[in-house]
Amino acid sequence: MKIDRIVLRKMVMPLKTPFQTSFGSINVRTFIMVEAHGKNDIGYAEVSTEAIPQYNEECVGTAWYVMDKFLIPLLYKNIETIEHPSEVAQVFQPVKGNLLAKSGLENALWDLYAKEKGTSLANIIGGEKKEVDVGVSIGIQKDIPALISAMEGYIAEGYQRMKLKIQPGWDINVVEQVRRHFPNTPLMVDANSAYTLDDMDLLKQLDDYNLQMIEQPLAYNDIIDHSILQKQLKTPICLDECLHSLEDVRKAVYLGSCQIVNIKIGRVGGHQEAIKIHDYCKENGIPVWCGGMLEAGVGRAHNIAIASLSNFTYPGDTSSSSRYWYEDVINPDVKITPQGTIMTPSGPGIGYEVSHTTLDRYSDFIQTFRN
Ligand code: OSB
Ligand code: MG
Repeated sequence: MKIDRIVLRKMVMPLKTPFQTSFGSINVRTFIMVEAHGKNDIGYAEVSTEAIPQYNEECVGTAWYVMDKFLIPLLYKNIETIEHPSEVAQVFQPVKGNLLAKSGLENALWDLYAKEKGTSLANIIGGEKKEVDVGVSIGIQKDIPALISAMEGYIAEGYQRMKLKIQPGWDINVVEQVRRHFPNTPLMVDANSAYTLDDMDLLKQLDDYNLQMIEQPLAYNDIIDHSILQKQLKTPICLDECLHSLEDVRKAVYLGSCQIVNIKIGRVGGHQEAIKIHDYCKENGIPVWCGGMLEAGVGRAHNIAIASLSNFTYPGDTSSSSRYWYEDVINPDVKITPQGTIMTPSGPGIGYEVSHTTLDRYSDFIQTFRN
């Protein structure tokens, strides 16, 4: 492949409403936009970090540093011999971890490659679905009436399942009242690592509410205790934070630590690893779905492409642009259909036009790396 330059932008975009999880609340999204400039096309991707390393170990500062000092130099050193974006992960292999940073560069090359071939990203990575099923992830609210009214709005828009963020003090009581209000709505919870095995009795009570799954109840880096917990629960556990690679997934499945896998392209280092996890889970009868990291439109478009692979069985977290942003960086916006799906774009690459006017408006800092 040929790259003339890579442009990194530190993006600062205000969210319409604050998003609160067990690890913190954010009202301004801080992340990195990657542009890979080829001969005639630009590949785009997001590094879904935050300003603070609170979801996992990476943040905007570390990702920027690792791209600047190590990943971009490695890419430039090897770019002439890279024929396909599936080879990028191998080129980054000398750098341990830093998967969100790696995924930003790798995914920008996938977009660029697809554009140069004149075909959609979904098509290049083996997507088959014309539309993908989506739900919505709802942060911790000020009280239960506020949550119920937010849910009514999302159900009216067509979202196919509701994911409630939970934490100690905002869990059983909330799920119970929500279930009373919405007896049949597909429902799941995500604890973002807020519990330990000391909470076993409480977590077992969640079995009474017909939840699709419980996402990442225990520590972000633990698959042993999740295996102990899963044996005590009827509800499937889905792992998010714990899984960074196909190897992690294989071990979690072997131990019985989860029955469902959340695939986030960034958390696993890029499309290549995401595809490998998808294929492994498909062969082994493990359903997967596509998680989200409050992405802007570019990241959202990458999520839609990966979610179009056949074993993405449960609705994903990729909601409409309008749920998050006053103004998204792509045209048109991502928009759900009344049936709660998003159409897989068929245009070249990510299939959405990126607005540089909007990018510039939300760019806090821009740096160009010439080859
Ligand atoms: O755990 O899935 C998560 C957002 C930021 C970090 C972690 C998570 C989330 C979400 C929101 O749940 C998903 C989205 O709407 O993009
Ligand atoms: Mg999660």
